[in-house]
Amino acid sequence: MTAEGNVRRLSASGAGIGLPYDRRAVTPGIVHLGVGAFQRAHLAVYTDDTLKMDPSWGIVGASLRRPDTRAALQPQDFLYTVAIRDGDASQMRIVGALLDVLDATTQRDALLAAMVDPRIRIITLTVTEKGYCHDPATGWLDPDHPDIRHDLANPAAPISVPGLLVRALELRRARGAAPIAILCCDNLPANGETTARVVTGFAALRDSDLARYIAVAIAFPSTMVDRIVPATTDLDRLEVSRQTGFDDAWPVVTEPFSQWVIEDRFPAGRPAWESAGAQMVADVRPFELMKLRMLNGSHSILAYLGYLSGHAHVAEAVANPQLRQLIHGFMTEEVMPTLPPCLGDLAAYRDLLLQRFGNSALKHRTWQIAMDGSQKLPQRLLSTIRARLAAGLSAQRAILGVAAWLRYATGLDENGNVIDVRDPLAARLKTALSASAASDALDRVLAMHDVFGTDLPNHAGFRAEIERQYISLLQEGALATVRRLLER
Ligand code: CS2
Repeated sequence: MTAEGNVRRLSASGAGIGLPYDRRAVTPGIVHLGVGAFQRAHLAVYTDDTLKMDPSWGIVGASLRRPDTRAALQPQDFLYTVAIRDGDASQMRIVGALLDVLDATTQRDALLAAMVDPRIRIITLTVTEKGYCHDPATGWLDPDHPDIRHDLANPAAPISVPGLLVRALELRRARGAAPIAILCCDNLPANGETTARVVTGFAALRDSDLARYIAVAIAFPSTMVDRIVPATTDLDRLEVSRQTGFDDAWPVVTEPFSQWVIEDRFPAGRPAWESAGAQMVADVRPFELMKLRMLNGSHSILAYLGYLSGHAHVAEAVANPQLRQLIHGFMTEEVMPTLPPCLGDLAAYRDLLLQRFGNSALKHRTWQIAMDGSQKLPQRLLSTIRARLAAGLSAQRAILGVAAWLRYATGLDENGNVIDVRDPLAARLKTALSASAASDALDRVLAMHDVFGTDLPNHAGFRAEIERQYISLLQEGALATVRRLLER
């Protein structure tokens, strides 16, 4: 560590980087779509840990919508710092697994060339839920999505994730390149199958032979990924440079915990991720259900109720005794009974989650998690609600989470201030919710079958409960509604 005032830009030629391998020997083996904070603190770190054993698994990243990732990382040779924080403790490491970041908005052909490179054996994805251009209620490709329409009309110049993947696979097949794995690392249910469905679905709209080739030759393993990685702030940048002595334009800040469960199906091989702590399994589904329903479900409830009750960060929201009790009850009473017994000690998993949410060193904004609710809630909350209702059980806390999302999506907070609602369906939601009577607003919003399916809107118990919660949120506010539910 150098003294303050002696800060130099992170660079591959600089001393003191401390990589345990010779970076000049690292060659690309993976293309990653969606280089963001999460991927750089998660799968790039696991991969970095394997490069000493086999340097042929370097990562070529691409950002699909943001030129700023490449702009920040290129001057520092795509090196960056991972700051691991827990309360007052912090630890830093520099990651060298990322060899390049392409900006797909201006370098699409270079990106396609990278995806077609015979050295590439895996394409990994963190493009967020909405990147799959699918209908979140059914998991099928939405053929009317504007990006899909664009790519059907311009198959050689794709902008969507399914379009890019299908084009790359088409070119690979034409060149006789070996079949690869496409590894989805987003928080989607059955994420491998869902990715396979949208990719082959898109290919089928173009060419049925190509769709068959993809279905037969390409592997789409499922994964469960977990690490809390809030967006990096300017204060993080300052603190990292103070602590490492390097100026880093885009470090990532995360927690000590990290988990990666991977279905082991890689036709052209893979890095020895298990040596870095990943769990290679035959069936990811139980892990994925646990994580989506327990962690992400709780996160979304805390995000909406926390935001509405004036908490900017998760750690503050979960420190509120009522919200904490609600989340504890949500996991214990509502989610845990829906999960398969093979998962073991779920109470310990729950307690660890509450502890992780309480990590005050992570400035994880409730607003950040609140984004894209229409894409997230089906797997985070609606799936728990369905499982409970099918068993004839109540799901009040999960339903309150959904009602809080709708309350948030009205776009005005409890003091009448505007909420910056980010969601691909924000405009439709807002229009539906603008009906003057709450009951009409709910009729209109529940008619969004791409989110709610057709079963929940027709379930009388669900309909009555969500209306009760939604009206209470509007009339009495978030904390009073939570208090009332806890007293029931
Ligand atoms: C969060 C997730 O932003 C969100 O919606 O719930 O990003 C969460 O932090 C990760 O899934 C944790 O693994």
